Amino acid sequence: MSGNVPKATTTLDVRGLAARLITAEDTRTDVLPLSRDVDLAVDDAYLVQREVLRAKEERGERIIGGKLGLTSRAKQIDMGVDNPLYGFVTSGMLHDATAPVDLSTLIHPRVEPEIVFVLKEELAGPGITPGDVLDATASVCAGLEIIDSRYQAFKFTLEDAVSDNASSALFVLGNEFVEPSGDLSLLGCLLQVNGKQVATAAGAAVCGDPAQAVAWMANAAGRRGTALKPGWLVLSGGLTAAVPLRSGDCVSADFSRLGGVSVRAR
Ligand code: OOG
Ligand code: MG
Repeated sequence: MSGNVPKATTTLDVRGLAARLITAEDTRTDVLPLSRDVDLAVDDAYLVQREVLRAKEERGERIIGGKLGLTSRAKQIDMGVDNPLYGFVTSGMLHDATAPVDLSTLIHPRVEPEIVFVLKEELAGPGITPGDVLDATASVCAGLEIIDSRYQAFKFTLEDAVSDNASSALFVLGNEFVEPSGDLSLLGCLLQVNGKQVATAAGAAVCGDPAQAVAWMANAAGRRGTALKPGWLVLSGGLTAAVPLRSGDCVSADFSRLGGVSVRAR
């Protein structure tokens, strides 16, 4: 290629975009959506996400699983984005449910109940079905994800949210790990904040069946060359709209068959 070609105007600055999000997270300062000044395609956004995750790995965090986002209508309507997306969870995101979340480490956290899969076999898409997901699953458990967008007012496009690793921050798991027998779409979920019921849902809220949601990620990530690994956790997506996490709050989710999980904030 000729040395005269101006690279900066033709090449997406994946590292620079990722650096904006990493700095926002490190300094707990929200930023404008990347889409405000860059024309990002979904595939570009997944490259930015990979760079954000690479920075976490450089700091010693390990990828321990995947996470689905915007898999329920409740979440899509709440966020104004009509498509699911995926990201990855790291060792630094798994929070001990018995310890309160320190809100000073986050920007504007919200909490959402999720059904979490523990994989025993690899899922390498495309072509993965919900049946394949259940066959590859050791157990499922109750989870609460604490999401935290790096964007101002939690407002973003699909491409922005993909770049931001699907608003990942922390998550907690319940204590009961159950074999995935029966229909996970029928699992009931009750979400409470400080003992008050705020939302209810069934497993079917995510893609009609949480196993279908995991299959979607296996296939979408598979097309980009990434398989879901044995031992990984996969968060199948918020079943309800997320609720803000404020100082002193206790948010809990109770599931049929999976038991309960709760998180406190200070
Ligand atoms: C985007 C990602 C959401 C889920 O489960 O839907 C997510 C967001 O709502 O900030 O983790
Ligand atoms: Mg989530």
